[in-house]
Amino acid sequence: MKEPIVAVSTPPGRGAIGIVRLSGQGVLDIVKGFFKVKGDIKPRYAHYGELVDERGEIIDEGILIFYKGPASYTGEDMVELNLHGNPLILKKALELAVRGGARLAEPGEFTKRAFLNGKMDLTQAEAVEEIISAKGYTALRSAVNQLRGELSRIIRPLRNKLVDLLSLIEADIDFGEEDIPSIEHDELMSLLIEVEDGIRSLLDTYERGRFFKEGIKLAIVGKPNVGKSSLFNTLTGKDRSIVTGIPGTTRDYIEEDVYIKGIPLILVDTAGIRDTKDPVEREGVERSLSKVEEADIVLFVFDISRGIDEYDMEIYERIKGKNVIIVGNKVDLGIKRPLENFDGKSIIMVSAITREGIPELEKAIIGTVGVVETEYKVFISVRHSVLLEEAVEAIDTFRKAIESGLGMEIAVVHLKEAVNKLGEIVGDITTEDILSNIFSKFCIGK
Ligand SMILES: Nc1nc2c(ncn2[C@@H]2O[C@H](COP(=O)(O)OP(=O)(O)OP(=O)(O)O)[C@@H](O)[C@H]2O)c(=O)[nH]1
Ligand SMILES: [Mg+2]
Repeated sequence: MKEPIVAVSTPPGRGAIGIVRLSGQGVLDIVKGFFKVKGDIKPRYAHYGELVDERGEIIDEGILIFYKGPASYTGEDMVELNLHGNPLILKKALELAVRGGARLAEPGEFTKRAFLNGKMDLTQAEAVEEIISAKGYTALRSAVNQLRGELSRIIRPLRNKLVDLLSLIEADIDFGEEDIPSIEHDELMSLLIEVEDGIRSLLDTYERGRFFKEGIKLAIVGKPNVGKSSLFNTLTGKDRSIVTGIPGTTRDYIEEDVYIKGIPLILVDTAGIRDTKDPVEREGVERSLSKVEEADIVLFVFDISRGIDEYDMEIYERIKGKNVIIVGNKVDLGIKRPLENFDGKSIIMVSAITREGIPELEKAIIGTVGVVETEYKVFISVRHSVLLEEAVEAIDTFRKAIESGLGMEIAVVHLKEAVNKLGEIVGDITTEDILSNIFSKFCIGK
């Protein structure tokens, strides 16, 4: 067991309860030095006790739970103290634990130990942080599935296929001269393609997962005075953006998080786009255009009560390469025809004031994001995506090397590389660098 560590696991500030957590060699003895419990301490039982400072003064009352390793989160002996959530109390408990021989834990160190002690693999350890930071239920579900080993269950069989292949090939290289090759060329190729396909469909979950994890960027764009800020306020349910009848009201963009049917979105209100001599407004227009670039979806807004003019069309032409939803606002004031045929896309008619058409607009937004139907129940992270890309590339290079008649002895290094990349995802292969990169992003006390 490793040196004892200690951390406050609950968020900073005041709360009903604050939890101090310890893990490692001799943590129960350390805690007994400052938390007084009557009778023997039994693992996994809640024991009432008193937090006593170095002068013997009672600072708080609370509950102690002892987890005997390896049947604990980290796999080591652990103690959790449930105290009152006052920062003064928690700081005192930390001090007393350190005085007793524990060291302050680094971010994610409890989970890192759980990984190093074989309680979970690396994808599961990463899932712990994803569970804590998930912004919506879809991302949360994916993280929980990952914690339960879903990602490893997909990656391990792919890796095992390559490992089996590798040992066949290495046996061939060592003893093969006089023997018939133990694997046929066609068989080899189809197996490689099968693994590549498996990796590719997993890679497909990345983009969609990014949507759910980070939030989809939705920029509201259009001419001045068409009601972009009004629509922004209606969709966010907040009176955040300034609305006036004067064209050119919004000068800088404003962002706000909003959930539509449980999906996290980042809504961006932008300055109305037009030619202007005002330097401040011109800067705003520039920013609007750069927000269009960043956006996953663009809500193109025009004033349907006034119809469409050449300026609307100029803006539309600039953005139509993006994922665009066309919104005719101010429908409460009537509709001025003829309406332009926006490349056959339908116009969603809304009123930011009366809320008419807003449910339809929300439906269209969700429809554009796509229904969450993937073959897999997990979304991979950027780290997984990079490693999977590298694995596919290595398999590809291996395949081409063989087909070009390069000797197996030389080609096989690429196959080994693919095996290693997949191993890095689940944590069969790690370095201190990889681990500190992952765990440094964790909360302290997790
Ligand atoms: N009747 C009606 N008026 C609206 C609607 N939406 C906005 N307006 C009015 O239109 C005017 C302009 O609204 P804003 O939301 O400030 O327009 P904007 O597109 O953000 O304008 P800029 O920031 O100047 O680009 C205001 O007087 C709003 O009250 C609507 O759906 N119906
Ligand atoms: Mg505005």
